[in-house]
Amino acid sequence: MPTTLKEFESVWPRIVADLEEHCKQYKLPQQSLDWFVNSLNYNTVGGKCNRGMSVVDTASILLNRTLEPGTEEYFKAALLGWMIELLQAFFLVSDDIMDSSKTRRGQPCWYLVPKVGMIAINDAFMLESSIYLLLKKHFRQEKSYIDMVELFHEVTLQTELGQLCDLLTAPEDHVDLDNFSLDKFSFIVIFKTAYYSFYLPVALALHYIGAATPKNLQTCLDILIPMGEYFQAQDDYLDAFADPKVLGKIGTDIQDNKCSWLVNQALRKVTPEQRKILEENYGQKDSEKEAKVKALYHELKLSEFYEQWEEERVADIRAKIDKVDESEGLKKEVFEAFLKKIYKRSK
Ligand code: GPP
Ligand code: MG
Ligand code: MG
Ligand code: MG
Repeated sequence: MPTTLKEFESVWPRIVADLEEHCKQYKLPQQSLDWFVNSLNYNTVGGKCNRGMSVVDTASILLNRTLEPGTEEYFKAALLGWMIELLQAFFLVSDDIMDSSKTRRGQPCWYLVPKVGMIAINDAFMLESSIYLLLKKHFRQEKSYIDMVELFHEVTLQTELGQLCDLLTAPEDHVDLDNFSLDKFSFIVIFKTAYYSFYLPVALALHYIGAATPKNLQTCLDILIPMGEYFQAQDDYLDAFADPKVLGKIGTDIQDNKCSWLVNQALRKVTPEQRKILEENYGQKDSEKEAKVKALYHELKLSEFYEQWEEERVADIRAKIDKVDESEGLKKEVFEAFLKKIYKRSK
């Protein structure tokens, strides 16, 4: 049985206590300590925690027994999961500033909370630092310690490279549809999303149980990178087509001039007249223009096309999963469980 959000969240107070204790050694003034704890809670808790919980679920599947909440074994797997959630919190606090987003997980973005503003940048750095503090405190004795540290560092750089490409293909003051392409889309989403959201949880679980052989890690990349690419295409699709109340965030991709899955597919389907509509309305901070782009997406039946595309991608991924070599302790079920969590998601 997969772990539940309630079980996973039950570990969180101990993590906050660890971080608080560390800061108390420095005799950090109470106001700053309270601020840090508030930022940790606001930015890390309240999401679906799919990434974090996948570390626990993957470890359970690979060990062939359920990790029991309340045990040290559960705590450590969940702790690794929470480190991914901290990494994600660091990314999202920063990303929302860069994307001028308004809401996240149904609440105002952290930088828009009264009195926070650009302190959010420092808070983002502190969310990242928390990862290495926790890794050192709980995993320093383990053989895989340095591999895990290096994994977090590498995945962070990969995500930042993806974010860089995302931002550079979406300049605020210059709309050039020729700048977009499906190849660029692939690079952006593999780097900004797939490594940290899909490869990292499974790779960490492999390190945790001592099965991170080069072959197993390569198999993870072969399956989880395409799965992450599919996941970010969903994110782009939902940005324009989902109900913000369900999604917990208001889409900004059209106004932000993003090299999104939708605009790339639209560009493949438009007539010269329709392309003109895109040229005149895409990438501008104007909700009427945004509505015109969305109307064009509907006219092009991108929603139906997306559903068909989703089936094809999922069939491809399933075929890859079918071929997984389980001889070094990896299991197909790890990937099936992960895919099940995102297939046809609506938020
Ligand atoms: C999400 O893209 C991208 C990230 C979370 C990576 C951010 C990386 C940094 C180095 C800051 P998105 O902007 O489409 O996400 P959302 O739709 O959730 O805002
Ligand atoms: Mg964003
Ligand atoms: Mg972004
Ligand atoms: Mg998005």
